[in-house]
Amino acid sequence: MATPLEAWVEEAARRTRPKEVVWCDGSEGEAQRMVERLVAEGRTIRLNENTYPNCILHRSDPSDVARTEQVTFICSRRKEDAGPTNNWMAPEEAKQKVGALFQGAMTGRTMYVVPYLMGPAESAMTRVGVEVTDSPYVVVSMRIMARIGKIALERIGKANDFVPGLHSLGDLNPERRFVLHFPEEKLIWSIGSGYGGNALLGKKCFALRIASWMAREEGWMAEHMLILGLEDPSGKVTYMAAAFPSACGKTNMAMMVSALEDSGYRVWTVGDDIAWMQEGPDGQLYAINPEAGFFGVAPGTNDLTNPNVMEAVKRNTIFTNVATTASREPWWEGMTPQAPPGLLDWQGRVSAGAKSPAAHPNSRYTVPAQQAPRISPHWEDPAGVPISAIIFGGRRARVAPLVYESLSWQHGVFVGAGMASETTAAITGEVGVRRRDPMAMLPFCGYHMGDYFRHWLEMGRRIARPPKIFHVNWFRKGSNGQFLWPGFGENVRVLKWILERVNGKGQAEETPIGFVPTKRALTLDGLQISPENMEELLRVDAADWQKEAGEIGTFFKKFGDRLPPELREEQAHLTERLNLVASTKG
Ligand code: GTP
Ligand code: SPV
Ligand code: MN
Repeated sequence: MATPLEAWVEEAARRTRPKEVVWCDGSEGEAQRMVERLVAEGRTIRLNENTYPNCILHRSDPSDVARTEQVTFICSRRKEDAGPTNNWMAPEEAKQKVGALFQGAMTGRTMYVVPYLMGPAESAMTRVGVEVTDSPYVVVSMRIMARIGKIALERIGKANDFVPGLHSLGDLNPERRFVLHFPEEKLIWSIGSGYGGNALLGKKCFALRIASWMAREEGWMAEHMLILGLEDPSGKVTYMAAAFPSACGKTNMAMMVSALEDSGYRVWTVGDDIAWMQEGPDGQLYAINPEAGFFGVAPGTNDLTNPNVMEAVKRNTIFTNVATTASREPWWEGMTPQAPPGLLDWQGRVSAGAKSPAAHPNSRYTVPAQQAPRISPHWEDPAGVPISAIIFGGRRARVAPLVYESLSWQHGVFVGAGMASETTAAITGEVGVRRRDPMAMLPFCGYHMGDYFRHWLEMGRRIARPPKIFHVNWFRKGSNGQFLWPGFGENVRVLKWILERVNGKGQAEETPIGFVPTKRALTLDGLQISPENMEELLRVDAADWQKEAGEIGTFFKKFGDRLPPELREEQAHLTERLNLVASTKG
């Protein structure tokens, strides 16, 4: 008798007709054989063995360099369950239309079966997935990003409890590219892309879209959040989770080298992209990082902005779409002030110099989490870590101050629901366009966003000791178009204030949008920043916020009667508070 897993793999093979089926065990030997195949295929090279041992560079198809939201679908039975922020396709239609593309898609190729864990081996919160794929790049990437092979097979046992994911490169034609989620069946189908979140199905497809659906059913949370521990001078570590949209600073914050190390404030890395959270026995919210590696944005990373990342990626790392130097070392914009001579660009061509970036703006490194120099000793703790603060944030050239604290959980949910950010190269499409991205989950919430807000409110009522909720913005610009805040390691100054607020200290002024640090509340010793810039960073402009509140109200209309009334109320309260300020000033 075939097990449910064997039966599903057979069905996938019947559909895609590979020349062979290989079950992956996750071993080092297997990984090396995969790399040999990749090198033979011609899009992958080994990097300098002396300076970057066991590192490779993969050049993806030039049409396949970022997540593609326009071809990502939630295939729930009822359209209204996908909600207004998701693309929807009826399950039968999806199976027919995209099933036809999968027909014989692996002809002449090998089908790899990759069983994987999302979460530490010993955690009760951990879930199992199985991805079948015809891409050896996906296999070697999954081996870093998740715990694959035997360890996952053992957990599946004979039970039918795994999330199946069928992936094929297909013909890589963007016209025939689809990323489909069947949330009722807990099934993923992805074809036509080999890139990141489109192809590593444990990440966005399972750990966010499918998991968010499960989490609502089961009373937990699956969020697009980093997890870090902030150690204070007494040695106590306080954990925080932060949701920023794609390419808005999660990995950098999670791996930050604190500018306040000398005074005893250190940052410990737990996770850089996804948090699964549930209430613990003590009434606090506990988070695990379901992943085992980091898929980080390369450009902008250097020895000054993030020495931890630079150190981590010196070995056992997969680079994707970066440039290479004459000595076969990776390079990207921002790594060094000047591009080195003899550079090859991300497509392997002689670099065009300043005319176009040598590394793709969404070029990335894939690195095992345990290579992070400041990986937390608790990063694989089966119980997770207790979260004291949730931080929302995004790229806002204007309006949003450096940091503010919400007035309550309910108000914090409103702050998250009304979040906006300027788009980045992580998504195919225009860069720098402001869009509303609630809780940084716009592309990742697997169900109706109105119901998602309701779930957040519900969690706040349920959790006995809920975290405080904050909002940050590292990206406010001055009239000269430059960032006002130095960012990166200096962001710890903001985390320190957040920690103080969590502990009932920290000076703050109540404004219509929430608590903003007073002028003296932030520790700025050793930082060169003008008082005018600090003033602008913390400024809450009533007129700007009136406009913002109006836009949030318009955005909320999308959700119709599925918008929880509490959020409508919060929006009205914000407007009232702003009016009050205007009338007392006027
Ligand atoms: P995803 O992996 O797409 O989810 O991105 P992420 O949120 O982890 O973003 P990441 O930390 O990789 O940063 C993305 C880009 O923003 C990189 O180019 C960074 O150099 C830049 N960046 C990160 N933090 C800061 C900051 O504090 N200030 C400024 N100015 N740039 C930052
Ligand atoms: C994101 O876009 O939020 C990422 C990169 O983390 S990807 O895995 O490609 O989705
Ligand atoms: Mn991400």
